[in-house]
Amino acid sequence: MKEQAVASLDLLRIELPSWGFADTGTRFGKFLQDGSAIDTADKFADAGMVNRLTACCPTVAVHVLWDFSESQDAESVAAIAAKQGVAIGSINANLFQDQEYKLGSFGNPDAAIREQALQHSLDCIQLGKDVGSDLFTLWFADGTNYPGQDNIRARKRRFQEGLRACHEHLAENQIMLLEYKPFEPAFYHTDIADWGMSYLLCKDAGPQAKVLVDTGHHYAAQNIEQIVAWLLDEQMLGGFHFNDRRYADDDLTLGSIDPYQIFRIFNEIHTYAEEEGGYPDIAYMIDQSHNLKPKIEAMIQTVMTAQDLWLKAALVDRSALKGYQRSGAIVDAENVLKTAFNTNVDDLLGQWRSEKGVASNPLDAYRESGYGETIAVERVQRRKELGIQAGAAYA
Ligand code: RM4
Ligand code: MN
Ligand code: MN
Repeated sequence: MKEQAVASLDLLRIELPSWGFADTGTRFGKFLQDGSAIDTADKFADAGMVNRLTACCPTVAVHVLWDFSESQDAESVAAIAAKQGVAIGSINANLFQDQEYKLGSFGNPDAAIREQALQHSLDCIQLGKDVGSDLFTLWFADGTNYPGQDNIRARKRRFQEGLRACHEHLAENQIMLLEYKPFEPAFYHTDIADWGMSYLLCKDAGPQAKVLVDTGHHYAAQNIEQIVAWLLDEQMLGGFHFNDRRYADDDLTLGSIDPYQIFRIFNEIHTYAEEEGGYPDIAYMIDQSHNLKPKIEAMIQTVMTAQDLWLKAALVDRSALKGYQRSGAIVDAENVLKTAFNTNVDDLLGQWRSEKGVASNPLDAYRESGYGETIAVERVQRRKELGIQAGAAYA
């Protein structure tokens, strides 16, 4: 059982977000870091470093408007990534930043703006084809702020139309991932507010559309593992955006607030694998941006936490659990989970890491490498040369 659990770590390939290495912040302000990435090449360099230290982060998610400029062709961006030993992973559309999207993108009452949003999405799909990425990710800020602002049902139909059009343009190997979020930036109604809405829209769009579960996009009391179990059973779980939250969409480090929740989610995946005879095809992606923590360290911490909780969940004694479930031995059943959760898996993780040729503690290895200090000096200097004066104000 232990060997099998350790081997399952091979399947946990974690995609790093390009935006997690740049200076980002809250809507009130940014706190700048000397070593933060200035451009896309820096983001790939930092992601490449994390991958070299952890041996499980071979791809980087990109955000189209932030990582690609019109003058730069897609292939050259992919080449920069390849130089760092990583590949471009999910292509994230940006349908929330431009002034036109004040009243929404796919849900906008104006057909011309819906067309613009669709065109951007089709460009992202094409970009995916050009760089060999098979994941196209959609998150919509769409919604309304006041009752009566727009027709909710009409907006749903506009979404159906736009998503169907996207689906038609997917290559055979491309998967379209549809995120949901209960609120923010829309404060009265959000067009895709929960997993059920995402599920319905995916079903309507076509077989290559799947639900993306961002762990931070739920109300506080939501049972996320139940959503995961249902989506798995319906073959509709496309991927995760890993992060943690205390209040809303906080983008905190995975497992920093409630590691048991992540363990229970992973437990559903391992249970599925055992019962169905194989692991589902799921994209595991980090969606965090750290305003206060050093970015690369936070990313390594996240990856280590994910592996720790994944392995613990793999160690759940499922045959004992099944027996207890059958006989209604609730205390014993619960304790099977708790025992696994409380197991120290450091040695097993070390064993897996040494097989992959990386240090048993990637965070220590990072600190010893001096990488953080080197990039801080180099990037401060480069910012000066480029005349970049970072603005940190909210207004
Ligand atoms: C959202 C969501 C998306 C991300 C945007 C910028 O809250 O999590 O995945 O692309 O933020
Ligand atoms: Mn997300
Ligand atoms: Mn989010």
